[in-house]
Parts: sequence; structure tokens; C-alpha cells
Amino acid sequence: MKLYALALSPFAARARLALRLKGIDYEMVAPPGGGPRSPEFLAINPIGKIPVLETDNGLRIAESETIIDYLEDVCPEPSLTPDDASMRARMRNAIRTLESYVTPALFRLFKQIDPAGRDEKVVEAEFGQLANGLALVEHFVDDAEYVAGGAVSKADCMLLPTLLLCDVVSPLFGRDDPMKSHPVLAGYKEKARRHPDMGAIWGETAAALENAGS
Ligand SMILES: N[C@@H](CCC(=O)N[C@@H](CS)C(=O)NCC(=O)O)C(=O)O
Repeated sequence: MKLYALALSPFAARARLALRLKGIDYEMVAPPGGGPRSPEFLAINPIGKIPVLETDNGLRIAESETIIDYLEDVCPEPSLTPDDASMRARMRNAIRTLESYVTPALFRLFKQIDPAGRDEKVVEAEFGQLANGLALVEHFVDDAEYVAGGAVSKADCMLLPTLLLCDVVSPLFGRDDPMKSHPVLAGYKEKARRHPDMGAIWGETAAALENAGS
């Protein structure tokens, strides 16, 4: 399998974590033509975003969540889906909340990164939305070891890299670490980072982001 991705991408990190947890070999390939918006890459994924998974028979799958679902379908073991229905519901609530309330606020903040074109009122409002979203995710994570109990699930593949993105975005606006006001998520993050696969993907992505910024 081939994953169109960059080491610094938190969304690619979601897919890379699922591949790693399942022990699937893959080749990581940078988007051709200089980036995800190049004509060459748009021919691969018209959405213009990484990651994209390309299977050995040429199927191309866009969107981190869809890639994880595909991997779960074709390689069900080790499973990223809890056995228990209530834990599956909790996992799905955490994922939907993350994707409905946290990730969109991060994307809107990205549009404000350039201080020259920044609207401070929008930034203030979006940090409010981000804090609300994180509080909602926190509700579903609660005090479990991982999002859906004692075993790593799809929700962890999606949440941990998104928390790394929060870590990266906040200082760009001179803001405090958002985990300071979300102690449950701060505790989750530290526990998750001690997991060998989650810790490895976190470390690689953080190092690539640091190199890109230096
Ligand atoms: N919803 C997408 C988001 C992917 C995404 O935003 N990827 C970023 C890199 S971290 C990207 O390719 N951005 C290129 C662009 O927007 O021009 C997913 O979950 O895969």
C-alpha cells in the first residue's frame, strides 16, 4: 500500500497510526507536483488534501476517517472497534464531536494564521468554539484509559493527532496550551503518548512539524 502523506501532517498521522497499530507495511509518498493542491495531486484526490491511501490494486481512498474505516474492513485484527455496544457508541460520540466541533474550529483558525490579515474578533470567537468543542470531547473521553475503554480504538487514531494540532496552533496566536483548561484531555494525552504506537506517531509528527518551523 502507498500513503500519500507528509510526516508533519496530523491528518496523515491518524491514518499512519491505524496502519501502524494493524502492522500493515506501506510506503509514504509526498504528494506529487509540490503539494496537495498541485494538478498532479488533484488528479489523485480532487479534494486536494492528504492523506490518500492507494491500495496495491490502485484503489485510492481519501479522508483520514474513511482510510481508517477501510483498514478496519480489510484488516479487522487487531480491531480498532470495541466489542461492547456502549463503548462503540462512546467511541462514535467522541469522533462525531471531534469532527463537528473541534476540527472545524482549527480549520477556521488556520485561515487567520497570517497576522497581517488576522481578524482578532474572529480569532477570539474561534478559540471559544475550540474550547467548547474540547469540553464536549472531554465529556466522552471521561476517565477511561483510552477513548473507548481499555483498548485503543479508531477514536484514539483520530483524537491524539488532533490534540497535537491544538498544541501547534495555539502558540501561533500567542495563546496558552488549551489542555490547561481541559485536564481530562491533558491526562488522556499523556497516557496515550505512553502507548508505544501512539507515542511513536506523536513523536515523529511533532519532530517533522518542528523541523518545518525551524
Ligand atoms: N478532512 C481531511 C483533512 C485533511 C487535511 O486537512 N490535510 C491537510 C494536511 S494536514 C492538507 O492536505 N491541506 C492541504 C490544503 O488544504 O491545501 C482528513 O481528515 O483527511
